[in-house]
Amino acid sequence: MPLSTQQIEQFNQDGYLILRHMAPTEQCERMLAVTAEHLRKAIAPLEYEAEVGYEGAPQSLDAAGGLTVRRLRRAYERDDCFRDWARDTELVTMLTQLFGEPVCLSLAHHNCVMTKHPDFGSATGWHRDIRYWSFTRPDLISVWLGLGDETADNGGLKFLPGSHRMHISRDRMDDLDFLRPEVAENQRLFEQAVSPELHQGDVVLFHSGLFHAAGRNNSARVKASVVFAYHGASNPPVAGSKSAAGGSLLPGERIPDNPK
Ligand SMILES: O=C(O)CCC(=O)C(=O)O
Repeated sequence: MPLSTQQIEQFNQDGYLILRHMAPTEQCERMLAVTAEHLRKAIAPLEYEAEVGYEGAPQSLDAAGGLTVRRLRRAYERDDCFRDWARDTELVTMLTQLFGEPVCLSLAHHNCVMTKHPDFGSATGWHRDIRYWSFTRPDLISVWLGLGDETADNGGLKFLPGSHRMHISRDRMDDLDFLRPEVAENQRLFEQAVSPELHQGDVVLFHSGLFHAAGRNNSARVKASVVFAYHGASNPPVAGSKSAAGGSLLPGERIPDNPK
């Protein structure tokens, strides 16, 4: 089913849209099984909590919990189950509606399974995904698929609705472009935060300019979410940037076997 006019308006207004039961159980279970196997075998490329260095993360790879994985990078290259999801016809149709043009999948950004572990999984401050991305226009869409339940208690996402349309002055952000929690104006904004619960197969589409954050995982189970980023065909990455180096694909396209 394509998006309704109301859903498109909601996305444009709030900067995010939740699509319930979009990925069937079997598909999610397959992605969970591959995720568990790749975690168990520590299949590279991985990002460790210790490398991110956020509050609550282990101090180093040698510290207790130092090998806690935050992301299985390059999900698209890992297994057909992730490729099939990234190119899902219904998903691509919806993204095409939101962009109003053909869509491309960025291999440079997200393209991962986010894993948030109990104990050593760290919280993420309020940020916009676009902060480190370089595209002609700052209009990308992140697609977040919950492979299990996501709540405020296990580190689920929180959003500031409409914040993709707000101008936020530099002095309200720290050196890493997180909203500074001690700034009164930011505190008033945080009062508007929403933390939608997700269940297995639910998807959130969110604009790359939308402020979002996530807490720690206080549950006993690892939370896993598959995340890809898309841009419109008329909005290529800036030449020479990391965004360009990582490459993009039309969702119908496959990575060549022997890329030059
Ligand atoms: O799961 C989290 O802590 C949030 C991750 C996130 O928002 C990001 O990596 O952009």
